[in-house]
Amino acid sequence: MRREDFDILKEKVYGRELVYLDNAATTQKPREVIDAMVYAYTHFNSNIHRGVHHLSQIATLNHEEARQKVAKYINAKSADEIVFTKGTTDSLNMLAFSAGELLVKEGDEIIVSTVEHHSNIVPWQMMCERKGAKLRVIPMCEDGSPDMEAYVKLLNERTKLVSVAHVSNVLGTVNPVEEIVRRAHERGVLVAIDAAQSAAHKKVDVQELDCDFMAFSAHKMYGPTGLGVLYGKREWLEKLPPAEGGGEMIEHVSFEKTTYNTLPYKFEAGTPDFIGSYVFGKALDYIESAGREEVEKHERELTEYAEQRLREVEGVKIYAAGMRKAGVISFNIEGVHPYDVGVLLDRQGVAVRTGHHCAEPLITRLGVSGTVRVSFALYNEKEDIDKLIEALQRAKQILKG
Ligand code: C6P
Repeated sequence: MRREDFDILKEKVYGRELVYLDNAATTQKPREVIDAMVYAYTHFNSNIHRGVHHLSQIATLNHEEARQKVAKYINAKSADEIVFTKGTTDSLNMLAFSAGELLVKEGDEIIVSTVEHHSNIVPWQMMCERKGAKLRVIPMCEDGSPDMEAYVKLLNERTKLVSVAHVSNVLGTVNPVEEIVRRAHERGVLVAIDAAQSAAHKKVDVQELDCDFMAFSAHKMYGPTGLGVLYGKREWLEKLPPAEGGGEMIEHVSFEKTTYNTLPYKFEAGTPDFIGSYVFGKALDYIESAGREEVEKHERELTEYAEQRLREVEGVKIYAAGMRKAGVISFNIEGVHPYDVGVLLDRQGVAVRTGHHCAEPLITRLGVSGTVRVSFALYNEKEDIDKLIEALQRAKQILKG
């Protein structure tokens, strides 16, 4: 699917054709997205919201048009609910700080799940430490799904917020976020969704999910690095205090008192990445033009095919095997360190990620030191998986003699 739009896929690695299966870490960028960055710097680079001059006005319009595109992409009610950040990590840190200031007091509780990325654990832990609150964890069932009975029991009058991944970056499993939100809302508890691994691969509709907050990164969505989004329902963004102070987020400043700007600018202190937002808008256009349902279907077929082919390799253990997944599979070869597998695959041109994938508690829960992870994007083909399996067989031969 549209492989020809990605020049980097023609690169050779150690003289071999590149097979790029590390899309959960970051996706490659199509030519029109790369061209958009050159276009922006060539034609309208100028700081936004400040200048009366022509270029500044164009830059401002483009930035705000990108915000509209993001709102449409996740079906937010309004573009005011879209805050541009530096990425998922930044979004979650901002949220943890602001929500902590507004909602959390000593003895309160925040819930996360076992499969979380460190970005959806550590900011909450830091906030809990500051506030004397407690982090509670939804246990994981053997199949990689959250233990929903245990989750419901964890919700209580001290719970202030639940923050969970839509899709696990290690297992690829799709968490039942609709039910997680519904159960939390029954108790008046807010829910944030870490959509870093779902936003480019699945339908994400914030109104349908009814989540209160959502975070994701542009670079995992065929867009630029250093840009992300924090979505929040208007009623909550209005109540939350800003996490950072500076230019642009203010209405009036005096040494006695500062008043804050309207949404979403209250949360965007300093010069935003207006080039990045424009380029991200082009990346979203690109995904839309590929067809979001088609992309999801294509990646589902790839995932099923990859699990089926991996099962043919003797000694391979797939984690959360057979579960509903969104383009990510973790596995190990019996008796072999995942790092060794990764290095030998790389030597054959196959790029995968190995290790704890910034989700150490989950890796500990799996009882391993790490996994080998393959992850797909819209440009991957079954042929990539065939090459992976071939390279894996060869790696096994080398390692096991
Ligand atoms: N996961 C991976 O290889 P940033 O780094 O801010 O763009 O995204 C952080 C993040 C948050 N949540 C989830 C579920 C993620 O997968 C990630 C990033 C990459 O799995 C890099 S560690």
